[in-house]
Amino acid sequence: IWNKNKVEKFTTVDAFEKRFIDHVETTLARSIYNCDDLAAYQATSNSVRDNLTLDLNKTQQRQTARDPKRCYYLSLEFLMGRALDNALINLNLNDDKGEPSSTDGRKLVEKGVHDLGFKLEDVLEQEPDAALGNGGLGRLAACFVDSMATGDYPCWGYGLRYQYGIFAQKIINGYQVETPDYWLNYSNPWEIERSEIQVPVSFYGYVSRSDSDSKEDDRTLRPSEWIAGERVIAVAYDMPIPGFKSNTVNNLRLWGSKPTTEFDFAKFNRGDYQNSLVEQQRAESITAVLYPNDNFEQGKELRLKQQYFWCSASLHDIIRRFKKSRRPWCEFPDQVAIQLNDTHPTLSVVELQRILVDLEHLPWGEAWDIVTKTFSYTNHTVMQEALEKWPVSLFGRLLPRHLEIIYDINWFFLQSVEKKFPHDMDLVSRVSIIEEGKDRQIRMAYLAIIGSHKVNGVAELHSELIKTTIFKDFAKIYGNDKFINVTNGITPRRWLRQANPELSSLISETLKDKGDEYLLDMSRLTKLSKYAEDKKFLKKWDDVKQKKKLQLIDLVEKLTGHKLVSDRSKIHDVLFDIQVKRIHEYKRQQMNIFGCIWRYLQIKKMLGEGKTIEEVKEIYPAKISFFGGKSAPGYYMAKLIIKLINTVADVINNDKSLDDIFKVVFIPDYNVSKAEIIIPASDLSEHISTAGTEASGTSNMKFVMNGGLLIGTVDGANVEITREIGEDNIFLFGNLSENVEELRFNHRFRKTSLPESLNEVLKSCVGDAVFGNNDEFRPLVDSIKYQGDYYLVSDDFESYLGAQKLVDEIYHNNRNEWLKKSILSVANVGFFSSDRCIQEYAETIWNIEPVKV
Ligand code: 26Q
Repeated sequence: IWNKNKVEKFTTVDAFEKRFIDHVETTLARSIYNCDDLAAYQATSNSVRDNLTLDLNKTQQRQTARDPKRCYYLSLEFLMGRALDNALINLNLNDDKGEPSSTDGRKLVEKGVHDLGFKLEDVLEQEPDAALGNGGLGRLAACFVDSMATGDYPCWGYGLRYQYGIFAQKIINGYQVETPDYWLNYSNPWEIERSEIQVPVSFYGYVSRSDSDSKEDDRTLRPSEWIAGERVIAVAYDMPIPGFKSNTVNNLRLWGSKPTTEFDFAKFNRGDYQNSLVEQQRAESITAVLYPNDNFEQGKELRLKQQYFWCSASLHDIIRRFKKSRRPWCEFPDQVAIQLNDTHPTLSVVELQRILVDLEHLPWGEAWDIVTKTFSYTNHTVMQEALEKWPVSLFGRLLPRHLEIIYDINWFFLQSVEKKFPHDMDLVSRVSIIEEGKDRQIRMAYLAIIGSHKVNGVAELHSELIKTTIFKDFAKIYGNDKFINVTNGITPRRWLRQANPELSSLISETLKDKGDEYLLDMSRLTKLSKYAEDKKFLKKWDDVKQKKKLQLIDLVEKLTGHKLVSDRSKIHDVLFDIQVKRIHEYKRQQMNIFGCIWRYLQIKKMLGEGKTIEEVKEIYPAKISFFGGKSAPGYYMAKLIIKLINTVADVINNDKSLDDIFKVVFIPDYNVSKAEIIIPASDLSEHISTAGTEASGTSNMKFVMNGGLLIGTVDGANVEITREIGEDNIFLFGNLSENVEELRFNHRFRKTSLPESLNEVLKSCVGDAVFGNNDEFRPLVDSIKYQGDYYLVSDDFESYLGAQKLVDEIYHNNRNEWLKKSILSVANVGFFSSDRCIQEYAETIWNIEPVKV
């Protein structure tokens, strides 16, 4: 009976339409006459999800049967964006036996939705972003799960199901205002609630040891019992992750918190029914919100609670799966690889050691051997303020047994260091997991390094820097094999095919690649090089860009209500210069806006001297500078930068004398779905961090993949991008990371003076000057003039202006040259596919192999 009545995937338009109507009438309990775009989105999503679910089940069955080594990617952030369009692109219409079907799943659904009276475009627009991340690190995790499924790797993601994603940004009066992102408002068709998968997680309490006469440093040889003070339940919510042109559908498991059904009877008996329930309800707050800091750590207890809740539930789940195959514990690292996305999941190292020693009664040394073979750690920053530390006092109260275990890990580690370097007691104290001082702190990065067999940076320069600066001592202790580089990547499915269908079709048409195989094998793109001087092709390439620029104009006009361009037919002459990313002093949006101010002041000067607009345009051709990005809510300087951008935009955009040759725009609420519109529209994008501060950057790769040129510093992945696409095709400027220390030193001792250009700009931002705004921006000016200019804006400013001048010249005087650079960039962007990146992780760190379904 089961076999005869098997649920089938839809593989035809008819079958899709049937499924759709089914969902409208049953799942949504609505009549087909009362079906709006939102209901159509939900019905479409449920129908597509049914297909994914069937493949998910098949994938998991297959993996259970084969029982290969699996990788678990632990990340507190998965910045997924929208799911439907991506699912359509990856839709796999194979029947049970068939070879990859030639039917385009997206076209099929588009037709079905159209037959039913809807426009796919409008339906897609209904979906809220799954914005469970801050920026680069979270979006990287999302690209990774896509590539894991595409490469048929047996991998799961583990994260938290925040009820509120990153806040939505409103711009009011030029200031950022945060509003809550309650993304689950209209139920989420992409999650499968596994109400039967419930894992209890404990907090607080104390440690009990049976034999009280054991010697102090001997205690770890015996298990201890943790008597917890609070218990909550982790419930699993699964998101199916489809691969492209693959039958694999992997799983992203997000944990939600809820109260236990245990009840505090003591309180109840005291007649405190209300309060005992209220306390129970607090359990739900653990996964209520994502912390909105990016590259800045904040030692909040609830954040630590989130981390332990997630680590504990995930490990429990991983171990339950391991135990099914009844292997001995020593085989655990042959079956399980766990990747730590930054230090946020480092508690899982301690938790696994605790489980093995306290609950499974393994000897300490055997347990630790298993632990270190299982874990590996990715570092995403060298900036001190972003390195995670927890006060020992706070930590010990929440997780008393874990604190003991950390002390013991540290003790054994320091012993081994002392043995290896007997005459270097300084080294021993420098590498201690515990930072001494009046407030003793646990250094999570050190713990992550000690608990892992591999540590990787995310771009070559960054991987070198961690070995020679923040983790220098560890590189010495562990030698050369432990610290490696895996340069980041992005998924070409979302960032080329989905964001830029126009460019994608031009590419597949040009490469005669009907099946879009280049999206899997990006080395095929190199064939585009031979068209780099083909006039007909240049025209087509340029037409795509102009179309994407108009789409961005539509978006901005919709969002801000202001008309941005009066003559759309002239868009070809307007250079789109874009910087979209989290607002941070180290990313130097302030330098970009100072550059805009400089441009404005120069234009005004020329006009003042009686030059005509046409004459001005010879030097400063038409351009729009776009900014976008969120500031952490408590980051004063970043918020001030947003206000400055909006103030400058206000003045410039309302200055009639400029005759539209220059505009500045702040796009509110930058997120993944907006990025998909913004990135394809860029002629030029800015990646201008102080050298040595941006670990990799990944939007740089997205812009290049869409034919945008970069202006940037020699930082992060810009270095490898330059190597891949050629130095003629990128506008590099500024000081190198090896000089940063000296430059900062010089500032401290007032040995540098500001360049005249910057001085002029800064003058216009204070007092009652044109951008002065009652001296509001004084702190931004002072940080450069009097507070050491930590981010070296003054040292790079002239060089930046020089690079911008070159940009203007080439874009306006030699458009074919520009287009050639654009084409050659795309032709050589293949290295930055996250498919390559995941293959490197799989081969060099995880030691796992694909399992075809
Ligand atoms: C830590 C403690 C408490 C609260 C928040 C945090 C926290 C949250 C997010 C710390 C850091 C982050 C995010 C970091 C991040 O996005 N880093 C970026 O990672 C990208 C992917 O590797 C790189 O491309 C970027 O260069 C890097 O800045």
